[in-house]
Amino acid sequence: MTTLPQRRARRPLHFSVARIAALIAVVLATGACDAELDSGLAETPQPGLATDDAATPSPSVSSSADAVATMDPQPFELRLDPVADGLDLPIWASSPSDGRTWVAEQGGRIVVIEDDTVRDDPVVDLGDRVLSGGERGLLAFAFSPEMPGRMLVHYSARPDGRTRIASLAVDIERGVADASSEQVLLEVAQPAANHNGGSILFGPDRNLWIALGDGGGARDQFDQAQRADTLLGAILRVTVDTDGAGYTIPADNPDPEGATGAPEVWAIGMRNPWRMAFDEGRLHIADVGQDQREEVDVIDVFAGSVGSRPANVARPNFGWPLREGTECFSGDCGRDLELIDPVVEFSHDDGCSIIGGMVYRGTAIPGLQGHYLYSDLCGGFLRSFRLAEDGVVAEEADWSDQVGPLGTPLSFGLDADGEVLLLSADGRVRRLVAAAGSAA
Ligand SMILES: [Ca+2]
Repeated sequence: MTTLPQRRARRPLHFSVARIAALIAVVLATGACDAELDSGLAETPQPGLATDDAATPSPSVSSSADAVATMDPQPFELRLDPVADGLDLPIWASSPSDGRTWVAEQGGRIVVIEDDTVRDDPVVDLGDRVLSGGERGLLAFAFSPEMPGRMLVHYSARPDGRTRIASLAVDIERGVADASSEQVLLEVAQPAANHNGGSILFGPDRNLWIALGDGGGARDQFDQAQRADTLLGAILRVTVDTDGAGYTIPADNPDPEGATGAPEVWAIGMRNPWRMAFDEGRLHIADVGQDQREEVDVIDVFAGSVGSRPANVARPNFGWPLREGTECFSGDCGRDLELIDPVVEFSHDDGCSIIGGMVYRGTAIPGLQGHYLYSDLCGGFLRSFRLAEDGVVAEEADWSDQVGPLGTPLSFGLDADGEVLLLSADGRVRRLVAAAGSAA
């Protein structure tokens, strides 16, 4: 994938001191802020690294004045409508196509929202086996049409917080899963509490894609992200057995025989890919940065299309810790490697941990078609960009003035109609809609 033009986030966020204090309080309470956790590990800035990103913009990043000039006028207005509240750290939402929205809470419950009301009985409660707190917990769930009687879950397991990918028997119609039916597909030891990644997704290739962080601490201290022989700091791709009991390696994985690394590893160079999303064959990965940059990486996963992995590179490499965003971070910055730089990045002037969303493909807001939505745990903004066919950023927008501050967003999700949901640490689930009377 060629390096695409980078643009700085264009609209500075206006925080009051009180708001920052409130945000920090929430972040500390949830322990979810990557920056907080990293700084708690006796982190010291690396000599030679700029500490004030704004004062030393990367040459590859366009000036903010330029970026403002590229911003399109917004012909319609967005709003966030309440769907549900009172949830306990809602962290993922999607629908098994039953007309209802299922929402995971970090502590281990999955609940059903029907007609914008949370049903009393949860789908399942995995609290007896989920180790929750900080960046650990029940992180995501996924469904596959080929596996109608099972659902997959991704969580931090008791007692040591190891990553576990497991399947559960599920009755989608009744909205009930059986915790006792669990079959473990994959376990990965986690050397620290943070950077567990999070996403599990079934791709358009019907394989399961798993995002795992670099094992945590800070600065890839466990030396995981540039290695292909471990499952950390990587995007994995496997074919789940239709009975949900195990998996096999797709024959077109980069190294299906495991000659040069783990056969599950499809890409390396990830730091903490908390959320990823497919838009047809285009995989979007929001990778949480260290002290300076937050980024969205995009790659077409099918050979021959824009941004597909270079033919001479075994596995796509997204750069961490050689680079943080497009900036040099360690070593020789990957000078001789074919690294894939982000399509969009922003500095810690605007946030601390990117919350990746998805490309809007709903029907209620036609003007938003094709826009990838994202936010930030501390920044609380709502931004989007749209890529042209050739993978270049064609449009960017900041919707924060319209929707208001998001609070502390934990994740985006999708409802049964494919409309975008926003899940926040205050327990609310809200739906993105076009404001009445606007020409969406
Ligand atoms: Ca990167």
